[in-house]
Amino acid sequence: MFDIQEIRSQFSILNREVNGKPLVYLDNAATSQKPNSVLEVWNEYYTELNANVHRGIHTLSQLATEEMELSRRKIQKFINAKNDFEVIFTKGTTEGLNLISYILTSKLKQGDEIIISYLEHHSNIVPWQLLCDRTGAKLRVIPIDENGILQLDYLDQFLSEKTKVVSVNQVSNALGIVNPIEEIIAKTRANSNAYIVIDGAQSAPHFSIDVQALDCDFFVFSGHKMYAPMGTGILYGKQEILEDLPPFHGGGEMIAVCSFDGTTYAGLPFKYEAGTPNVGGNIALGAAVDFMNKIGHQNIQNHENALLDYAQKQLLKIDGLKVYGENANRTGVVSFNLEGVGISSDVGMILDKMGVAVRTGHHCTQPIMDFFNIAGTVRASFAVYNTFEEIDLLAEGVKKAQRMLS
Ligand code: 7TS
Repeated sequence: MFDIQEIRSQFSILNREVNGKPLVYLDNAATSQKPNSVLEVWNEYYTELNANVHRGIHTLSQLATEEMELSRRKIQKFINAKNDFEVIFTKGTTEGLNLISYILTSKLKQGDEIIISYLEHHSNIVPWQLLCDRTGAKLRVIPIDENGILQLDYLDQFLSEKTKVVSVNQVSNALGIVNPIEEIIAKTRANSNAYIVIDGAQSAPHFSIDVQALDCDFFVFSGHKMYAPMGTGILYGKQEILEDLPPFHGGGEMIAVCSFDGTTYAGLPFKYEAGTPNVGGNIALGAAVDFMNKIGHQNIQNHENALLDYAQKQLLKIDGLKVYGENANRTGVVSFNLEGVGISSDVGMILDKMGVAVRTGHHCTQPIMDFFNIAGTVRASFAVYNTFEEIDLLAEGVKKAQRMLS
């Protein structure tokens, strides 16, 4: 049974008012709210368990280590990784993508190519540009059509023995478009020896993920977009690839032996987890996975898709409203502008006065905005706790903004 009121009751913040109106939180693609169960686990860690991990003989250190490793195994199951040591704790998707692009440096040379897409977040663009600067490799970008859909015939043209990396997101944060990553992975495997990187920042909160079925080499996501605290994230990498590549950060806990004559590295996952991790956050990420599992992936997806359909229908009733990616396969995001209203942030400010939180602007995806020749959009993004009544309030607010601004 999917009981939306029961789910909402687990999020204390949803009871608060903003500007004298009940909060309508529709900025979930930026970060989701956190259920009480996750906050309690986080709080419990600091009140009952706080100690550094993997380095203490004392009881608290051992208990904290056990809890964090239990969380790692929950996440392993969540993405169906073959081994728990293929699951690396990071502080988010940005760190994961920077880590991967850094450790691949020695594998690329002048003339090699990296393929990304027009739909990428800046954090799946800039790290690859930096890698190109370091190695002389070249970036190739899969274009989109006017619906925001990737033009995969370009991928066919781009793929060759020069392709060393293909890195794309599963879901676009700016438009909510679900990309055909299965097809992208199959084409890449068939036509190159490239490393395949999937940015799952906007898919892990909404879909069931199976990294073995996908057969990607890396899969990265952020905990804070899927009901866990900020400063948490996951890098999944295939065992043989992570074993072959060099470390990212050097420091404590990532060595086997350290001496001035030379240092050898610890095995996985510790080789990639130098320094004190975000222990409380990492344990709370396991609680966020429990929260999602309890509701069930199919229930989450069905509810969010119903919200998306309803939102698109209600918003498109408004004269002069354009939804970007209207005809594409999407999840959980409506990105739009009002004709004659130049600045999306004006709409966002009026919505905020009505308690409705959305994001406006370029959403860290300037190439998409350039493609549509706009400065930004208004973006409403949904989570499992959102309701149809909240979408009515959004539509009402947009109509009010249109009256005020035109
Ligand atoms: N990749 C995608 C697809 C994203 O949506 C984001 C964040 C990132 C990478 C970076 O994640 P971080 O957790 O390291 O910041 N996207 C957004 C957004 O849409 N609004 O705020 C952050």
